[in-house]
Amino acid sequence: MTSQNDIIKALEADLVQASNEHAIAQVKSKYLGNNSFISEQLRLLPGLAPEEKAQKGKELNILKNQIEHAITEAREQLLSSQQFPIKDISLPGQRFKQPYGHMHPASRVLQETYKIFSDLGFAVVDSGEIETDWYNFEALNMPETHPAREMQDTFYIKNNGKLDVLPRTHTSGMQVRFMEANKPPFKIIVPGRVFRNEDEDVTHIWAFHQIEGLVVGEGVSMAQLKGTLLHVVQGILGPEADIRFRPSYFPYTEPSVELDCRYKGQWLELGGAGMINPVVLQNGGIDPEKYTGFAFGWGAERIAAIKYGLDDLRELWRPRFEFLEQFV
Ligand code: FA5
Repeated sequence: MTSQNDIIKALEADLVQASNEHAIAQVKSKYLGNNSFISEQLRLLPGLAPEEKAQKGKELNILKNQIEHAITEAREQLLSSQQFPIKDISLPGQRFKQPYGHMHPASRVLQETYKIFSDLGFAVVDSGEIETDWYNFEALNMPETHPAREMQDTFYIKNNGKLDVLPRTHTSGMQVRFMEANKPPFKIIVPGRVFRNEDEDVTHIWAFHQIEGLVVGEGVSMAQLKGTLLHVVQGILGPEADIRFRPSYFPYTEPSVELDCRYKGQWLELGGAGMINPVVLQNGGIDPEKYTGFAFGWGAERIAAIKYGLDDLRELWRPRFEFLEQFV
């Protein structure tokens, strides 16, 4: 006959295997349910002699209590391990959800832009934020008295009493620097921060990012400029986006155009562009009889604003988390 000890041992072994509530309920039914040993024995009690009945009844009650106690303990243990789950460090990692940070929307657009240009074979070139007057202006066909210098309000740095060093006003200063150090053909983009001494408003901030593009080779054309810009703008904003050129003036490109972009039915100014002025190619040591090139420079914040529907560029660089959190 089954002893009480055997039953308790079997019960403990079953409870060790029971890893969830459903399994514990099955164990309970096995040991306390209608078909269990206890229930069977309790049903036999009325047929026993009074003394035996009292003794057997007492033993069965003790056993029943032990079983109930063991099951209750097992359930409590299970619940507490669910509240404080033991970490299995061999499992693959999980992606953190909010609020663990994410990429800034302007950086995200910059990364996308690098990727699209890289896929077209452009190299991404690094540059410095402090530039000399020569590369920022003179080499780009803007001598000291040239009125075009007023197109960009400049912060100057006093250098030995002279104002010939400045926080660059645009990334175009890299055009002649790069030409001097490299032989055509080449196609590059130069992303970076630029600075202008101007009042801020919804579309203007004093420190912003530009992406300069420079392509020089034999037979480089205006049509290639437009095709490249359309491809990249559509890569960032989607196939429904469009671009247009408006005649413009920059001393370092001829002809020069303003680049506008249409997105969700609205035209917005994105940057300037044009065919590189032969004077600039010459300043960079490149033969303008043999080579032609195009250049463009657009505002990274402007395209981020277009993409994310921002009506105030200033929001982008304010430390306001409620604003940034919408771009998870
Ligand atoms: C230039 O800076 C030229 N260097 C662009 C260029 C490059 C023309 C190569 C030809 C060949 P502009 O000053 O228009 O141009 O600035 C270009 C773009 O920078 C603007 O269209 C705009 O998108 C962005 N931008 C200009 N000023 C600000 C500002 N204060 N805040 C935010 N974005 C600005």
